[in-house]
Amino acid sequence: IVGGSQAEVESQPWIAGIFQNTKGIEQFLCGGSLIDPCWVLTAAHCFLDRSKDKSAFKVFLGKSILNVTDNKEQMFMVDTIISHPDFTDMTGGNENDIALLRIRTPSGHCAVENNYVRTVCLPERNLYLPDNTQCEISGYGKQDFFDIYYAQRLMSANVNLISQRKCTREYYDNIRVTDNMVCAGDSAWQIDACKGDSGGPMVCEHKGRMTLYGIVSWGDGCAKQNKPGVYTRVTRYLDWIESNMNMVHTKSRPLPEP
Ligand code: 4AZ
Repeated sequence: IVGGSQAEVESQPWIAGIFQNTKGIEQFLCGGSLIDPCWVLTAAHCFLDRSKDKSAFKVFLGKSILNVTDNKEQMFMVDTIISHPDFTDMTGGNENDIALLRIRTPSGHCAVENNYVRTVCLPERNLYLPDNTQCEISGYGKQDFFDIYYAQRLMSANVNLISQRKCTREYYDNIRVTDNMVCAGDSAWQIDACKGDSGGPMVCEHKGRMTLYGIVSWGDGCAKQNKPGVYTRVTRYLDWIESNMNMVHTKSRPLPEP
């Protein structure tokens, strides 16, 4: 997060930190959001490396410090990765940048909710928040585009939703921002998501609930003038999310005896 401040994990209890094992080294990969005790919603572009199987990934919930494990954390293996089948990578415009991870502890359990770990609400089907609505982004990503290291602590910041029209016509050359995306930034171009925040949440308050409105997806640099952050528009994927969560449940549940 560029231009953010240190956040207590209690204020973002749905935040997930996804790590991958590369040649024996655990490396931070992406953020995510807990939408059900067994499911994390994240970005498909985090899982482009086809050489990695699901056993290479670990998911942490309740994490305050990136490289320090404490007793508030819960750690999980990934037993299913479902990337959107129509995800097009950066060369195809990053359309449908969404993925679901089913998580399990080594002993086979899902997340246990407490003050540090909690699910976030999904938006209502037709929720279309007005331009300039203030929303919140959070993550362990870089604090400047040119930084070498990720933030060592969980950071958060406020951004405002940007009109779809303005984002596509004025900021991103008419083609790249589709109806499946939503843009957000701040008026001084000082606040933005950055590398490592991908997959993480943009939450907006709606009817008194923190609602997952966007998934950190892409942008031209970080906190660059006239280049807002672009987020996967979660309302467009509610059917996909629901059907894929159900599919895995029914598949893994034994059929009742006739
Ligand atoms: C990235 O490289 C990335 N400013 C994530 C978010 C943004 C830019 C780049 C948005 O993962």
